[in-house]
Amino acid sequence: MLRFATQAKQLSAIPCAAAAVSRSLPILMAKRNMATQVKKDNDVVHIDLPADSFEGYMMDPPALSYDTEKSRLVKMYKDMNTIRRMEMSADGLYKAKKIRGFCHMSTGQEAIAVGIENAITKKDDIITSYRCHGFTYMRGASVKEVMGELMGKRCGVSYGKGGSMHMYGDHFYGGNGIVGAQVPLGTGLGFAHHYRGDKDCSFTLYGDGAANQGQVFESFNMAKLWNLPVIFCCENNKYGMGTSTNRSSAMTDYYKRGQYIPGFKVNGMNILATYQAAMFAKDWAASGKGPLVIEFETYRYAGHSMSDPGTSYRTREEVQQVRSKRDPIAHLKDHMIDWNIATEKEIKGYDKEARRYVDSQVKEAEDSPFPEAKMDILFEDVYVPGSEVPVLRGRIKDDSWSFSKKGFAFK
Ligand SMILES: Cc1ncc(C[n+]2csc(CCOP(=O)(O)OP(=O)(O)O)c2C)c(N)n1
Ligand SMILES: [Mg+2]
Repeated sequence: MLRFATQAKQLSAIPCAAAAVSRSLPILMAKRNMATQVKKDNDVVHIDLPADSFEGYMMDPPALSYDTEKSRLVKMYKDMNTIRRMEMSADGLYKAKKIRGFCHMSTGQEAIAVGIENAITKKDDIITSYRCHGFTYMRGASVKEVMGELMGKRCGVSYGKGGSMHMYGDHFYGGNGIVGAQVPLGTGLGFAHHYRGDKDCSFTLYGDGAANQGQVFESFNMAKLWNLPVIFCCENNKYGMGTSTNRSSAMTDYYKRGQYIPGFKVNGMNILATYQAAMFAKDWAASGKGPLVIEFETYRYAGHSMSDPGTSYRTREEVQQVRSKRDPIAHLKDHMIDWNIATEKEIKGYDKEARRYVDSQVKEAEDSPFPEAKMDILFEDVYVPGSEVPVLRGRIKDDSWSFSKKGFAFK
């Protein structure tokens, strides 16, 4: 956690990443006061979302109109672009065998991580599945820390010991490899806010595949019973691992799956809609209305993981169609040009800047060392420093580790 505080300072020279660290609270407060600011402020843009952006279940969905800062849209564009570039670099490094093991890309789904982060504060929690690189960046990690982690480097956000699926940060609880397992954990995070009586909440993300798990429904039950501030967010990217939603789910309206919990569906390919959805959800939780289920309808361009070409259970044409017609980055770009927020040339500049930033961060990560092959490094970060048990029991007595001795306890 200390790492994130220092990182905020180190990153202040890098516009996008510095913003990722320090973005939330002041911006959010500005938004809350916006009703008085809007009319006289040239830096504000009025958004009218298409009528089909939301669909409610047992509730009225968010308003289709709102105002926001033009600078926010520029920042959202830069962040989505940075995440896309980062994932593309990871793809190349994986193929070059510099990244090993599991690796799940979020290309196509960028508007969800960026939309949510812009609507919440750093005191709200996020927990998600293994498809977590974009969330890690948006919660405040640098590209170097994400890429370093993917390559198993000491500079990685989990010190090179977690890899693609296990990245964490301040109020960011991963990166979870077991499908659905993060949902009860996210509910527990909501319980903590409820118990402390604060106004913060937990955004708990899971996939369409995970949505059928028993533990998701157990979590729904507890969250409703105790009126917990948990925003259950189903990222419906149309496929699980080689299986389409129609083959895996008896009912694919994931926003209705909370049964007794209100919900709504949002166009997850439109950042203007995901942002409004997350703002609405944050207010919902803060005003004590309890849990909410949001289905983000989205699409993943890459295969399920790097070992899946992603074309045996869907057609290339389908992927191409979504890429060319519904891409979240291209969509925001078009709006920014239409609304005179940025010119085509300026946007090209942002793209170049993102590429340069990602390339230089990747290079730094590549040039960084692996963790030293030392036992005390292996056992580091099992516990928060200062809260270690005296002896961590091993499989056999000889494996037991003493944190105070920094060595095996019984050898
Ligand atoms: C409990 C469990 N079962 C199976 C797996 C293997 N597995 C990994 S991802 C996945 C598909 C999940 O799909 P979805 O929830 O839609 O998420 P997406 O990958 O589309 O983001 C499966 C079956 C696992 N990791 N954990
Ligand atoms: Mg899925």
